[in-house]
Amino acid sequence: MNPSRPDSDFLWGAATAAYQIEGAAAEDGRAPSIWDVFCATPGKTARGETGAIACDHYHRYREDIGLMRRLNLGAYRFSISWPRVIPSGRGTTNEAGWTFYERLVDELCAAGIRPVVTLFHWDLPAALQNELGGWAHDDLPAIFADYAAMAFARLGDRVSMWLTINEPWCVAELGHVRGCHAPGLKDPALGYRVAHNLLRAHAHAVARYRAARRGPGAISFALNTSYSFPASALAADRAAAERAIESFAGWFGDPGVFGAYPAVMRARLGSLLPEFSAEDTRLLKGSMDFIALNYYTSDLVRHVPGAGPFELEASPVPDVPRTATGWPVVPEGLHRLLHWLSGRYARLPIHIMENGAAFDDRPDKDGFVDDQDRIAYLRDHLAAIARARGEGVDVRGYFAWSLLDNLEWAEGFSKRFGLVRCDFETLRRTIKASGYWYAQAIASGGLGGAGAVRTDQQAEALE
Ligand code: GBH
Repeated sequence: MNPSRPDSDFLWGAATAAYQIEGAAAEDGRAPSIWDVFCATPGKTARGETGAIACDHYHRYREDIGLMRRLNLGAYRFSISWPRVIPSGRGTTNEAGWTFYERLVDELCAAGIRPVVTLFHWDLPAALQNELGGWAHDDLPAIFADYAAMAFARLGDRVSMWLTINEPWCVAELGHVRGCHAPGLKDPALGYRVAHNLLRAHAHAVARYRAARRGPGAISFALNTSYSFPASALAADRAAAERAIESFAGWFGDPGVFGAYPAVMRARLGSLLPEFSAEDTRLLKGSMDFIALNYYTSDLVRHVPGAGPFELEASPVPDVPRTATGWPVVPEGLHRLLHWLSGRYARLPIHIMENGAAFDDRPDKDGFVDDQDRIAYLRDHLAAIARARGEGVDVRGYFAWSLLDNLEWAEGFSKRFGLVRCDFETLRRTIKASGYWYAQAIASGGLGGAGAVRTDQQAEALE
């Protein structure tokens, strides 16, 4: 295999999420999600911005598919807004909502772009939060599985790649422990309970998928994790860095592959960590057909006795560029992480389902953005993937985050991740330099080439 000339079925895509782009928040029978509620609460999002209109993708999806074609995308990852298709989360379905996604899928297929569907990208129907307390409630997995089964029935003949949950870590930690994401709760114990139910929800949905599947198809959930470099060569720091990865990536990856939490979590968290029933274990084990990795950045970890259950402290990787969100740019972390995941999870195939960066884009008078910083970010991360592939890691797809500038959750519209600029006043779309670069990279086989230098240097520096 030549890693810089991937086989023709390497999947080149871009990703989005419903609440970040759709708008039309109160149209055609859509009910509010916890993100509508959170954004409407004063002080929760930057400048009080909301997804009420966002990119207006709900009305402009045909234009957006046209952009995808110009970017040479082979695949497009989007999410279904659960409260658009089942307004109360359970019970009555909303035909107009399903029709929107059926049209979207049909038009993608007609354009030769493979749809990849996420079922839950954070926008829980508000009714499920109000009536049951959301993901903390043990009935949520069964309710989610019913919704998932409906999506498989409606779209499964045209969609053969599915993700159940996007980034359970963010939902548990940012939504229920730190409170900076919806539903805005701050309770350390709740994080483990919510994560547990998200994993159970994934497993129950996968069981329904496999029971109903007719043709070929693959399902997983999207795992976000950084790589943790040891802050020094000391054995204690190396062990702490390994604990950090096991309790971040492994918190979700281990149950999805082995049906059990990592031993280090069991040992250090005790009764804080819920137990899987025998049935949950059976359903979870082997429930990931592939590893779906969302990668943005990495950190340095040192051993600090007594610092939390895992006795470690993380700090940003020093002496590397930062993005507009302040995240250090660490392509070498992706290279290491691909090896770590591949090694721990029996060489399951890997798809990078999100990777990208916010930078302070400066449009010219025509709205064109010459984002050389974003091009460098993408180039260096693609080079890291090419290296890992050359060393035998089975990476099969890459999805840039994001197709277009969108609502960056609590950060509002100012943090721009798009390959395409969206002017939020006029909703006009303009392909950025990075979009043209990506289209060219896809057309020429994509991986490898000039960027490899940077990641090699970083590998040495972080040694
Ligand atoms: C993803 O979240 C989301 O799936 C997507 O919707 C979002 O727009 C996109 O990424 C960009 O944020 O928090 O300083 O310790 C990724 C969230 C990013 C959370 C990296 C952890 C680590 C840096 N993760 N972050 S920090």
